[in-house]
Amino acid sequence: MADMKELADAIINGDSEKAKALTQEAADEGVDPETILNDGLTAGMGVIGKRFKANEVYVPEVLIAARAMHSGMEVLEPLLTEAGAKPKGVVVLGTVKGDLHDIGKNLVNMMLQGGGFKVVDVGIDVAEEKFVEAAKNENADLVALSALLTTTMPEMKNVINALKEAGIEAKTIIGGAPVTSDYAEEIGADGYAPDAASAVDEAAALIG
Ligand code: B1M
Repeated sequence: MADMKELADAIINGDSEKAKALTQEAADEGVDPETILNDGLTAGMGVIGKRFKANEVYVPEVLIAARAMHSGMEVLEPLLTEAGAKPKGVVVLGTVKGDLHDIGKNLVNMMLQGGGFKVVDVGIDVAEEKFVEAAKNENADLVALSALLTTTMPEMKNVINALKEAGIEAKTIIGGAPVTSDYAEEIGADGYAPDAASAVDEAAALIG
């Protein structure tokens, strides 16, 4: 009998093979795909997120857990689509123009996916026009901007202004090592997160 706690533990332990096998077992037994997602895969990533925030685990553990989550998602995604399950929201995520740093952004991506969001990753060195286009095309609920350089932080303001000018109603969230909540307020971002796990909480709060 499929055990969601065991599946969550497989994610926490970064055991990709077990995560995939348990997801398949649960699906074969007819467990609702959303239950597998919420009580198994996402629950496991949630624990990793909390531990990461508390500095109890570090980047490698998060990456390994995310890999296990992806193994489970390979099995689950077609079933979720079939069942018409809706993600919590659509997030367009990228590192702003002039900035090539993507390790933090990728962690934010994994955590958001782990938290049940659909993430459209537009990459690094992304110009404001591309954020606007992606937000429009994807009907985004949230545009998430990452910057690691003090010199590229002002690009975040340009993106936020461009979204407003294009009449896009998606909320915005910013983050990255040099970014602060004061800066978010200063440039009119709707939210700020200091780390990838907090980005999930903030995204949920913003999209409501
Ligand atoms: Co760069 N680099 N780098 N670099 N690099 C820094 C950021 C720097 C602090 C190093 C230093 O001087 N001490 C410094 C910036 C100084 C400043 O502006 N204040 C710096 C510099 C100067 C540069 C270059 C200019 C160097 C040069 O060429 N002279 C150059 C710029 C290139 C460019 O972008 N145009 C450059 C290049 C590079 C590499 C390509 C070599 C490489 C990037 C590889 C890659 O990303 N694929 C690199 C790296 C690796 C770093 C350091 C060492 C590590 C960054 C990292 O990945 N951290 C960094 C020094 C450091 O931080 N110790 C440094 C791990 C990652 C998990 O953390 O990205 O902070 P972080 O993400 C966190 C949070 O910030 C948050 O969540 C993540 C996980 O918790 N977060 C968000 C991030 N985005 C978020 C978005 C959110 C919410 C939270 O919502 C949307």
